[in-house]
Amino acid sequence: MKKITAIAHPNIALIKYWGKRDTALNLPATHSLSITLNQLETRTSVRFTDQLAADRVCLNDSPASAAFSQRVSRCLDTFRSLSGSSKFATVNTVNNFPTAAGLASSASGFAALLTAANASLVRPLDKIQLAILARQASGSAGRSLFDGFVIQHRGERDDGGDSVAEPLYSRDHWPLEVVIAITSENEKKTGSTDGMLHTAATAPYWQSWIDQSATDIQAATSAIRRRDFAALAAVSEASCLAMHAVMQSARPGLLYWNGTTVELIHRIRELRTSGLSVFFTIDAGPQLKAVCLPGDAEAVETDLAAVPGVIRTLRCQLGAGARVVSTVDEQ
Ligand code: 2P0
Repeated sequence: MKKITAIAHPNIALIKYWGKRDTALNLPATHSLSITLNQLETRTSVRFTDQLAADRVCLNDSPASAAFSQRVSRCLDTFRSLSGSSKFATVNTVNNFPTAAGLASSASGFAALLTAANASLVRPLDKIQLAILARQASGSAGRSLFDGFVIQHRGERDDGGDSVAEPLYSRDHWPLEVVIAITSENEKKTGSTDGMLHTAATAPYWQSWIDQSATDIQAATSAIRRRDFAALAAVSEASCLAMHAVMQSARPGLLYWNGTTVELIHRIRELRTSGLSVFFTIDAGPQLKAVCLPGDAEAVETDLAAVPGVIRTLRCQLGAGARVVSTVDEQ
């Protein structure tokens, strides 16, 4: 029996994914574009064994919830069918950052799980096949398979075969840094999947959000290619605020921010006016991520850490894609 351990990092979308064009296959309604981070990580080990009657899943050293365990088992079912084996697995997954609090723990979690499970196959899947499985597990997870700047294609095909993540540029192309201001460590009340379905079903601005996203992805790709920070800042903040606006226009509206999140938005804009190269992005949670040019990250971190309501800050560079870090033979 082999215990295979993989590490994956969260990614942060600059152009946001919010909505599905097919719920059963988990096909995104929008393209998205992300940066993979270092520092924050999910470490997941998978060990298939004939001594279990069901998968045994632990999250952060405690038995996982039934809902999370089911999502993990669905991923493992694919590998059982590929390998023609019916063995269940012990899965241990640990995050070194808050889980389900808007820090993309499902992206790094499923990228690590799939990378470890894939390494158990005699003939492992290639990255495109793995990216399809990752997207099925969680729409943002395929992006964490790769390093640097990554696009998750919406795709056009009904079967989702072209709805895959693709690396655009490695982290060496433009070594941006990210300061994360943590304003709450609580799990969010509405998960992303439920939030997306509710928004699509009730928000009057839904179609505008989808249409604008297609334009934004092109502007962001061009800005990254040219390393044009001001252009990337403008389109990234616009995509973030448009996503939150469409959520807030749902009925009832979804509000993932707290008061500190709003104060931080104002502060980032003041810092930019004062000459620092920084912009914000916010996901389905109250944390603010400040993307900076490397020379300005320290000043941004010191400033944000002093904003009332900020519990702590984290500083990340761009990071590597998901990878296996150990394979141990166990009895
Ligand atoms: C993103 N989010 O692009 C956006 C911004 C949250 C806000 O991707 O339903 O947890 O499992 O496909 O992967 C969160 O999406 O959702 C997400 P599912 P997932 O990063």
